[in-house]
Amino acid sequence: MQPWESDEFTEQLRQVGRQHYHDKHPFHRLMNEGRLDREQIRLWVANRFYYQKNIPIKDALLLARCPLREVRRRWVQRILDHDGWGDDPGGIEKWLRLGEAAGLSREDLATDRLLLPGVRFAVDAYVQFVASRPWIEGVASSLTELFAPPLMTERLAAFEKHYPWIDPGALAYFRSRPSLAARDSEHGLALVLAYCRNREEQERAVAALRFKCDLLCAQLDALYYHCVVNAEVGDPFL
Ligand code: AHQ
Repeated sequence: MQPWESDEFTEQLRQVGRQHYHDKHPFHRLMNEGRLDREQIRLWVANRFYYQKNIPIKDALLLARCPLREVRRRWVQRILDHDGWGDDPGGIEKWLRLGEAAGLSREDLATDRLLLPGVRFAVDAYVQFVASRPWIEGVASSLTELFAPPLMTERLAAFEKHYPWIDPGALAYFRSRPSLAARDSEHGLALVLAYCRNREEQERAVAALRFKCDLLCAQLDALYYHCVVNAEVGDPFL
């Protein structure tokens, strides 16, 4: 089959986001409508921390599989954005401060004390995907960030409005991330359009993005079940 032209390929990728990105997940709706209590917010922060601390590991695995210096020298910035660099404490440090503002200790986050099995499995599947697939499919899986800025902006407004018990100064991650997400997804899209040349590679990139959307939703499925379904049915295992 003929490869898609760039516009059609881009549309195929954007269609995945419109249909499957986690911005529409019921847990995000509860959060953005201010309907989560402090325990549920703390659980979300602790579980999202496991995703965040695995991002630089995933990006380092992608670097190790990419033979192109001109790609690596830009991709490496993602690791620095999360782990910090020079005077910049990095995104993971910002999440630790968010956790403290929400009433979680750094040890709670570092030891994964509140980590739900479904979140662990989804995040570990993301790391293993990037560790085992061609580097360009790892790039394609990161393109969920094409759809992230509006969600993060909505989330920041929701936290400021509905969760004032969290020091607004601890929301620094949500303030800083949208511009980085736009920068990173623009670079990632350019790479996917340039290096997925035949139809099979293009379809694998679309499948990689769908896989990533599904793993983002799987994390929220675990949180929704634990916070909402368990609470209603009175989980005998609690
Ligand atoms: O804070 C997020 C982040 O650092 C990243 C890295 C990127 C990747 O490499 O897969 N994806 C991602 C995302 C972050 N925040 C999520 C959110 O809901 O706030 C969205 C997520 C993404 O869209 O992939």
